[in-house]
Amino acid sequence: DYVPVPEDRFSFGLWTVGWQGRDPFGEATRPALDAVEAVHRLAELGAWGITFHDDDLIPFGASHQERETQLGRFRKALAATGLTVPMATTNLFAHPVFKDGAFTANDRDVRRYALRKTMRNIDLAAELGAQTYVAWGGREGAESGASKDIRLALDRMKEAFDLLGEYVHEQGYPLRFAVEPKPNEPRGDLLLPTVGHALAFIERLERPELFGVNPEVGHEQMAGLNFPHGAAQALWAGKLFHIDLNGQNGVKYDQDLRFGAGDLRAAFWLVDLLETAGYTGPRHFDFKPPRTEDVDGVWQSAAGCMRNYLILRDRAASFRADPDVVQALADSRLDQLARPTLEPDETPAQLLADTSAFEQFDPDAAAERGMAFERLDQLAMDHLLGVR
Ligand code: GLT
Ligand code: MN
Ligand code: MN
Ligand code: MN
Repeated sequence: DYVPVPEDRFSFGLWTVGWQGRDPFGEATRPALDAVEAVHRLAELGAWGITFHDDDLIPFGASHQERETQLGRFRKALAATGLTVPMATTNLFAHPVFKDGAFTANDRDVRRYALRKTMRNIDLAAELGAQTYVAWGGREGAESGASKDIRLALDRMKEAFDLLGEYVHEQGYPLRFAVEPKPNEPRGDLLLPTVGHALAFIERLERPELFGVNPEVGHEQMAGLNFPHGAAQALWAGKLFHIDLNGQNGVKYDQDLRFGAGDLRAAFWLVDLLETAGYTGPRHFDFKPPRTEDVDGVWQSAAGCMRNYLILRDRAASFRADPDVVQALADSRLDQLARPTLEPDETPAQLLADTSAFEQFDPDAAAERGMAFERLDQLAMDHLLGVR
């Protein structure tokens, strides 16, 4: 039971299982992981896809020959295992040249270099059959007030995304962009800090249809927000192009725990949402196996992400199928929420003429009705905890 298969569409970043455990306070605790080994191990575990930053796959500054050799080995491993590349992204944060950001760096030559680095990897992403190109801001942000004019920085960010949108359109690549919000870390404050900021920004672009979001569980929770609500709004807007699943314990540094760790109830409602709302995109894990783990622990942690998703999928399905839950949902009047507030084509004048809506409406009587939410939520808890 709870054994992942490719149909589950589980994918992992090469940088996740490949994280060596280097953090701001300590050196690596694990050896480097070869991309070919990662492909084989993930396929054995039942994953469907692998994703990467340009520099995860081909070391920064590699020669043309080194690049071709590495790509050849990677393609061979993909062909041998059937693993796909659903998404790729650009590392615009590790090299010191990006210390003040990439698309919004104050230095114009750095911005032009960042665009070229991104276009180069977009070509590779398209060639490997990716459908999504993730854009996490990385170091787009600031530590102090006057150092960054935020309105100008957003002009530059828009310029970059408009150029990249134009590029994939011109090339005829079947790629869409997914902007990944994060409130802070590595900069003191980052641009496009939450799903809401990103959704609003996207509507200002020249080709908004090419842009959606890639929300990460922990990033919204770092801002104290309700992740399933953010994901639901992205779905509602038709903008949930991709998702980064992981775990986080509240408002803290970016913990990147395995999926299911951290806020378990949020994880349950998230899986319930994805599985019932028709989300067909990848279930992508962006986690970091804690640096306490050896190589075995890394694969335990990766397997745990998928296992927890499958357990929660099972628990959410049992919740939805329970006749007591169906009754409790009706008692809480979810069916009424689904009904439009106005009659078809009802006008303001008609609403004003409806005396039952106001003159005869008894607010005190309506206020006496209980919503029965506690019973409904306890049923969810029982299913989540496996006692129902
Ligand atoms: C980095 C970041 C993640 C992003 C990755 C994509 S890189 O690990 O912390 O949240 O999704 O750039
Ligand atoms: Mn994170
Ligand atoms: Mn992420
Ligand atoms: Mn991360």
